[in-house]
Amino acid sequence: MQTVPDPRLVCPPVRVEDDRTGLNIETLKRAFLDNLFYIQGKFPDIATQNDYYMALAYTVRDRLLKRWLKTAQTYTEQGSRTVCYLSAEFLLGPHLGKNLINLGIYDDVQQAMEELGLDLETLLEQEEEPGLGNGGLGRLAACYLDSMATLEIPSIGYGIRYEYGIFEQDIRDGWQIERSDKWLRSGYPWEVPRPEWSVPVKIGGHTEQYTDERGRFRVRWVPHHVVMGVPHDTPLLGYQVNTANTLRLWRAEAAESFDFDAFNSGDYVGAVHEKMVSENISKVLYPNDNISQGKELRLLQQIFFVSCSLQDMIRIMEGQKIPLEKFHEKFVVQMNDTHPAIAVAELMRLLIDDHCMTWDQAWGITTRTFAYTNHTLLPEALERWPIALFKKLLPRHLELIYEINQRFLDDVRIRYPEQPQMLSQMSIIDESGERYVRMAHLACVGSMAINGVAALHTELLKQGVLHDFYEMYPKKFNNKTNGVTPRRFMVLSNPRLSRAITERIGPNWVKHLDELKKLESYVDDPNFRQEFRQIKFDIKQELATYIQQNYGVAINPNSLFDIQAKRIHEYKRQHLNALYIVTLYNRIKANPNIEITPRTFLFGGKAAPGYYTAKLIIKLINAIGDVVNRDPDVRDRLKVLFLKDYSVKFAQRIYPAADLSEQISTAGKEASGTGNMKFAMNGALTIGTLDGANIEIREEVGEENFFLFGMTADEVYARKAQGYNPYDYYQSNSELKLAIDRIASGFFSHGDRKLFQPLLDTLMHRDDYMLFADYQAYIDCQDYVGQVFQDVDRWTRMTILNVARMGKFSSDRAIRDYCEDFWKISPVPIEIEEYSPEAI
Ligand code: B1H
Repeated sequence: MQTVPDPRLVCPPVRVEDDRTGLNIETLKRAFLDNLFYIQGKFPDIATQNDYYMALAYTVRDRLLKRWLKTAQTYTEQGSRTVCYLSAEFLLGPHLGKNLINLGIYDDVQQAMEELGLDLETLLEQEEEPGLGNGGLGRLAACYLDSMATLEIPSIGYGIRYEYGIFEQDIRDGWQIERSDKWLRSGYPWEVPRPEWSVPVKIGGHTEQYTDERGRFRVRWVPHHVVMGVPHDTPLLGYQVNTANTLRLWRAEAAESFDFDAFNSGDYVGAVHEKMVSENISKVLYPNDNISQGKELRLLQQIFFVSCSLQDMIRIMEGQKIPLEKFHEKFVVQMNDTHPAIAVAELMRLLIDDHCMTWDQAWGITTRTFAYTNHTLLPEALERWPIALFKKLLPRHLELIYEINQRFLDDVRIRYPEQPQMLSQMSIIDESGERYVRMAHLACVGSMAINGVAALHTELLKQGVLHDFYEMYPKKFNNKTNGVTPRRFMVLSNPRLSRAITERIGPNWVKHLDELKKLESYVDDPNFRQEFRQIKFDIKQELATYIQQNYGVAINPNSLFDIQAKRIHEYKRQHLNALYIVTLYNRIKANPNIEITPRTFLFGGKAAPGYYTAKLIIKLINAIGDVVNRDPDVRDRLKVLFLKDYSVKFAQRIYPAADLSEQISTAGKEASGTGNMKFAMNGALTIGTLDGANIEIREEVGEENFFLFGMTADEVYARKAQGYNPYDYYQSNSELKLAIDRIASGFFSHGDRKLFQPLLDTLMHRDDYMLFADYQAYIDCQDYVGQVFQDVDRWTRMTILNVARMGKFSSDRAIRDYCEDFWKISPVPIEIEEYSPEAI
């Protein structure tokens, strides 16, 4: 008989476990070199910076996997109640730095790399971020996943694995140029494909009625074709916990069986063409923020990821042997705006057609499962789909929506017997002209909870777009003011400030942001104040160096860094900011010796490729910069720069360098804003309107620590109702007139008087976003900001108090609120036994 040899003799102390999970510097170095050799297939002499980045990324990923699998195993064993966050966008930003922070090994890895002659900062720069979102909505989803993991809340993020994310922005001759975002080109080490869990999604075709073997009336959907969804999973580790939740993104693949016919009949190219069409579904992110384009491919993307995700949830329940009747007990499904709202009909379809439930049973489950977050009041962003398109792509869903609507309208009729207009107003089908499916109405009817993203926004929803639904279902409505993760936007992006804070109040603030309050007792501490100022100055100087190197423009780190970084949109009013710059410039030209606070105006943000006015605003900012930055009269007191290709990665450099944060949307238009929070956490003061979360930020930091200007939302509506005439403002305000005339004269456009005319015409004759009505208030407020900035002590005090009072705006607070209010989910801690070599 053969005896089994002692493994320690066969494998001398290789300690595989240790190399894959160990966190000390020696192990990290060894693991790194091992990955460089075995995964990248390189030895140090020929390795590129990207090879080093990849080797380090795999080293970190190994350390995530143990936690990830243990998390999945724990959830499976316990059958934990789980949040499914459905979002068409996840704007994650780079993973490596965040994972180092959350694992608690940032400093050790920095040292390990140093000992190998490498610079961690350079390696972090290598990472190409997955830009799978447009702006605030997608970034919010990413912050929420971070908080859910950190709070040990079982959750799955579900979305689309776009092959091309948000376009790369270049600036040529002052204009935005788009280039496709090939974020996968050098490999993406953070995901694990799971082809074994692929699911089919039906598209098009028709439905048939039949009676099943038990005599029940049933509907069968005979699709035109089927697309496969292949899940790609990314582990998302929480901060200093073992919880690593899953982000599951679906990639579209042609169903193999489908092209056989064409292939067999010799039409090989035709067969491949169909494959291409199927795979188009996850090809590219629609680059619009706050606009719905109503394109067929977009509706396909929505049903694709929603159907895949719901089928996946059913698979998970089957795996855990939980009966489907308990779907709403096992899962709460949060819909990030209406982009996933087709889920209401899709879950009904799955439960009724595929799992034989009755209507009432299925509807009971559906309306206990979903919750809907609204992110915008802008009418152009509210999604509606033409009935004809719906019928062509989703014939079964349309039938179900008709049925949902009929039953819903019966309730409306009973509730408002004397008000027949309520039926057309509230109907899921818009029949006022061409017929449409109103996705927000579907979401409201199918959800147990409906929330806005800031207090004002939720109030405006209740009074405006969703008023009828509020009257009918007041208890469904609630507010959940947005939040952002302090791990990425403080600890990772501003390590020096974070260290200075931790030295004073200990490390707990990172998980309990309210503890920043303790900084208030340091507001008069000369040491802290000095350090706080020095940190800001050093970071500004670094940004100045970067700008000098990349844009060839010298900026003064002592000047006031006045930054507006966000998507370019008329309602966000980057052009109001531009009008102030022109006003300052005009004052200098009229009186070259005028005293002004030196300022550096920085802009960043992308315009939707089809949004002409937004692109013209970018051109205007660049045109102003070209003149102002070179004019000797200005004597370096003003600099204006448009920083290209704003991304999460770049945002992390920008927030810490700001003195002033521009949050100047027309009141009532910005649902919340989240950049406003990130700037303030990094010690910038806000100049802002009473819009979105600005209102709550001001409440928290104190009105004396916030630069407020402009009309309120109510004043905006009242002024519009009176009949607003922007031209009157132009004629009666001499500085405004001068600024507009200067632009119109071709002064900033080499004499071309036509270039900016479309923008100026809109302002003078329509001015939907009321720049002219707010102009004087903005100018006065900006002038006041300039004065306060001169008073260094006062400014420092204000900035420290801003940081100290930002506790409310942690995404941890927001997630706790969701959990307690209607998710009804509590933490599930993940236990990991510590590795000890003797145990093997
Ligand atoms: C927000 C969007 C949005 N609101 C449609 N709505 C899109 C709408 O591709 N589309 O069709 C894409 C995005 N994005 C933003 O959400 C709000 O404007 C911000 O104020 C808010 O802070 C953010 C997160 O709630």
